[in-house]
Amino acid sequence: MKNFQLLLIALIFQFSLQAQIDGSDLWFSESSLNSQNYLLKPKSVVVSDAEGRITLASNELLHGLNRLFKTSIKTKHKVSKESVWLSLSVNSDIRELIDPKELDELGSDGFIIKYIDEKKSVLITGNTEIAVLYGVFHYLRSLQTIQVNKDDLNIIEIPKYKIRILNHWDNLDGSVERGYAGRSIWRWNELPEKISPRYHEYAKVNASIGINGTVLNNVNANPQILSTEYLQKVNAIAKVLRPYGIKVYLSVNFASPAVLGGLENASPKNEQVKEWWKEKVKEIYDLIPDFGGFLVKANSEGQPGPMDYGCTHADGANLLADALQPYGGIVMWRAFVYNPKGNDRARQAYEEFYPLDGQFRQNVMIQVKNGPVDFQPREPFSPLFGAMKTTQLMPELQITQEYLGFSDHLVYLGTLYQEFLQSDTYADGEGATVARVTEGSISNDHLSGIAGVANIGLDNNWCGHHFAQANWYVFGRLAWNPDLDVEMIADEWTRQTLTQDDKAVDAIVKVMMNSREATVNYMTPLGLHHLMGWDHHYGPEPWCEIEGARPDWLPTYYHKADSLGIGFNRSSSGSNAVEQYQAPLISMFDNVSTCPEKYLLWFHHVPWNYQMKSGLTLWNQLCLKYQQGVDEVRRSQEMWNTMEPFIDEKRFAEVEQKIAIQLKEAIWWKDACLLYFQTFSNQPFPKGVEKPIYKLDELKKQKFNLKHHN
Ligand code: GCW
Repeated sequence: MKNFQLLLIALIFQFSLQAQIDGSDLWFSESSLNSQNYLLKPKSVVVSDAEGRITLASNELLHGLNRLFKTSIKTKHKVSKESVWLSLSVNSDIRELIDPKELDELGSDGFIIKYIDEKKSVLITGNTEIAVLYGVFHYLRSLQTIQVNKDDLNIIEIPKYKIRILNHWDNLDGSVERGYAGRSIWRWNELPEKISPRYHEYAKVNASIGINGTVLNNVNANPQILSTEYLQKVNAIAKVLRPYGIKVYLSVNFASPAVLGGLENASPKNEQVKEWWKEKVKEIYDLIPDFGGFLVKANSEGQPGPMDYGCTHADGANLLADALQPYGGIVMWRAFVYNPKGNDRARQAYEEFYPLDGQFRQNVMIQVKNGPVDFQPREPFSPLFGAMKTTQLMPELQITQEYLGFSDHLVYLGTLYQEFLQSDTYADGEGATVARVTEGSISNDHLSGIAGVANIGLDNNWCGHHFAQANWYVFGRLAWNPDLDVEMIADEWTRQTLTQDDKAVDAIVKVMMNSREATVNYMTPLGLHHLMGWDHHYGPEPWCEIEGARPDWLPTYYHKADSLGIGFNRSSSGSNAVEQYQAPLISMFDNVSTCPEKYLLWFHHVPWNYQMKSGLTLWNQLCLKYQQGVDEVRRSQEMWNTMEPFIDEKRFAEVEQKIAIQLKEAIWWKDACLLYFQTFSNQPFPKGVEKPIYKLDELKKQKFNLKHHN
């Protein structure tokens, strides 16, 4: 009987462990330590703060330590040996131990983690509660990841971007535009009364990677978000996020004064409109004193904006900025605009925004997508980053995989983000990378920020694909410091999320690091872009022609394949989009022989028999690139199959299934694109390219059903 009971207990325990590991804990799920890296096995946590200001940080620390060391450490108030000591920097003890100048430089979010020999303890300090909290999360992360010796433990971390923000494209009806992880986490119909536990978890995991702001609703904004009823709901969320240092922002519809306020129009010239915004902003700050500000998509894809009234983006942004300024709020005005009548969509954001440089208020940032078109698997950086010198620009990255296989494909976006952030704009001579021009270290701007379009939903694992969590994670880490090595970040994420086994970590990280290039190769190699179905943005439809659709939504507009060759001529003999870059990039991109091959068909229409650097013809190279993409997915499948001993059952199986989908679809992309382009090149596939398994006419007939993918 006794044995039976024990067996039952063991089974229940086993079951509850199994049930826990489903990805819902994100990067808090792997609870073992890096074996070589016991920074200190603390006996206690010491909190020097009688006023309880760092209670949250100490609770997170205790919780984290007890989870990792599987003990139950307690809090003390007097520093004793072998403890982790938390203190705000105002504490006089700290001022004796650390140079006050160093403390000043930390600003509001920076922190220090230092081994204090005489106390045989690790000190975590900063100027604010949030800074101490960031320090706690960094320390916990270090226990599982980096290998440091406690004797030279002296970490000083100051974030580069001031605003590190997620943009949710979540609608008030609970749907998520371009969301592939279930419905919105914001349950508007239950708010403000009911607070979902997810809000709290969301706050914590975001704080753990340094994110300090969130825009709750879609940029295609419903004016209702500014109604008093919804502001109460927003306030309820803000209360949960506040202790973790996360400010709430809203996307606003420019026509709100008319649609919601009943005014005759929403013109920036209308005094009543100015008054309406002032009143609305006051109402918001009365409720939410630390409200962050507005994000605006105006005069883009049918959204209203100042140009409806003969005004400019600057007039529109300044109207809102003036209302927010007294409270310290900001405007993030998006530069994602394009005009169906233009001859090259890639030129248009620059054409509308560059002439306005210098006309925006101090509390306005222009939020610019990384590339000039739209979150493609690969684009050169948007030329606005090198051009607008007196306006604060804020990069917008996409975390949700709108054009990269949704949450079905394993694509680590760290390498995409890094390629973009480290691109040299030459705005200020050599070395003016996108990161440096936007983080404020060149121009010393008072504001700086970076936004990521969230990939979060109600799915158990938050992001649809377990590996998509890594994209949320890497966005946060790079927003803190865009110069961090993304391979190291992949390693960190894997150790905290999946396994501590060194060999397994190496194999997984290798696959992650190659995954984005693989996706570029099986979808859009050599600078191709926008080959997917025009509305769902999922599978390949390079042939897509839709009557009545905007030409600049259709793949044929972008690839321009014909019997002579393929690619969009943006050189000086074409749309001349190259002129929007700074020297020496203009001539480098303009000249087909100096243009980097990864951007070749972005900037040039190139003959099928053009000789590439490899000596192959363009056609053969293109075919082999598609094949390489498929081969790489196969390699990732082989790698994952060896991971079973290291990964819990559920996540192992779920990733296994997703990779099988990815492989099938990589082949689908390769076959569809190559069979279709072959009708122009009229050449056979070179040796090394697998025989297609699909037929072009069947692929063309197939109707893609987006519903299966949400
Ligand atoms: O990438 C496109 C998307 C739209 C999106 C738009 C934008 C929110 O297809 O769904 O709308 O960009 O960024 O505004």
